[in-house]
Amino acid sequence: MLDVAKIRADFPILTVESYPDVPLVFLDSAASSQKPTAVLEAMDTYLRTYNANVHRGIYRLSEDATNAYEAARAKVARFINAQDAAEVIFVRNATEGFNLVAYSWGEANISAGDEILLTEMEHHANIVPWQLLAQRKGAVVRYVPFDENGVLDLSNLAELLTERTKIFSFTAVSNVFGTINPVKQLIAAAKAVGAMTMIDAAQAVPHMPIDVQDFDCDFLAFSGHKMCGPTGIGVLYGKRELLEAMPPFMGGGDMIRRVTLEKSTWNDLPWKFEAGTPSIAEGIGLGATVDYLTHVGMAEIHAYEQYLTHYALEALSEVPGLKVWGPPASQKAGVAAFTLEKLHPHDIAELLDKDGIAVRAGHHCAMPLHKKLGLAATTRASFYLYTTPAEIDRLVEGLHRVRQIFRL
Ligand code: 7TS
Repeated sequence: MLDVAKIRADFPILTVESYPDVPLVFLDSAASSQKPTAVLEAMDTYLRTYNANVHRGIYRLSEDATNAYEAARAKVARFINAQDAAEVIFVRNATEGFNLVAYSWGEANISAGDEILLTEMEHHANIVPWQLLAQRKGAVVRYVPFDENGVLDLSNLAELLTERTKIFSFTAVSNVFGTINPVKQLIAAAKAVGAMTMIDAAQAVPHMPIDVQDFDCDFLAFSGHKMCGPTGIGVLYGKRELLEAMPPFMGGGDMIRRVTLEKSTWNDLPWKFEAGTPSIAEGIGLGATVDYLTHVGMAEIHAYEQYLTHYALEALSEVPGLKVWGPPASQKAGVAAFTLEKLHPHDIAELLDKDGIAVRAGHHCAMPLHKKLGLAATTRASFYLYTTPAEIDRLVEGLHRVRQIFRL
């Protein structure tokens, strides 16, 4: 089991001094996680001692910056077991990863009448770029439904996933239900009909070991800021031969080999997809993030979060009138989106905030999911390696107080 007290000491924001009045209970890591000192220091050291642009200078400072930035890419490649660092494209966030593929791969490979398969539990980042592509091309977007437990209903998969399907893009872990989807089974089904696959790993890479070669997915995207890393940096993984064949997404500096007034040629991977000055401090910070998570151990983090999720669902079941949406703890990552009778989720979140408890209320960028449940919004508590059972107890106490205030 993780030594959570030791881990918490790595996160300055979680120290009592930062919130002297009511100790912070941060239960919104699915939106964005907290950052350990090692990450803050890696960024700070770059900015203070070797700040310079990358891939440009002949001078030492720029070489140091380039080396640290490219070392971070190699660390990320190892972390997700990519064959080659060239398969790791640094983007701003998972959202940009989807947009990149929907443009670059999509423009070249999708035609009128083709089908793009998603699921009903996707975050908007894995819906809207495909809808835009479908509109441009006259393609059709279809969705695998989920059942009353928030689990994908695969009974009609053979009708949805056919030789017309050009790409099947789905989340490994739902950001609302917490459902852990059967990624390898779905990839195998897509391959059987010749469809490409893209995995939304925004809620998976931070919480469990992920191996892109074991998945054998074509593309996979995630964000640094949900895995204890900085904002402004994310990753698009793609198989090398696919990325080689794809045209650039954005044009500008760094992504070219040669520019004349008539035409341009492209840089090698991964830089072909990285136009302009990148997020250098953030990239270096992401390298430190990967070191940190690797040191703690992804399998250990996953096991601890499973324990927390069981604990949380048990504890929340003691609040009368509260319903947690999604599957039982055994099929779930550390996310509990709930409703409490007819109370407005924003009212719940506001009252919890008075007790120092930070949860998210809203549709969590998954409006189609909420619409299917007949809900406008839910309140969501989400957990990470620094969450304690005592914090979950505080949430439950807070919810009892909410019930009292509303005289339920
Ligand atoms: N995919 C999933 C499954 C997500 O949960 C999110 C962010 C994204 C993609 C997009 O990530 P971004 O970094 O590009 O914005 N999810 C959430 C959330 O649940 N609450 O706030 C952001």
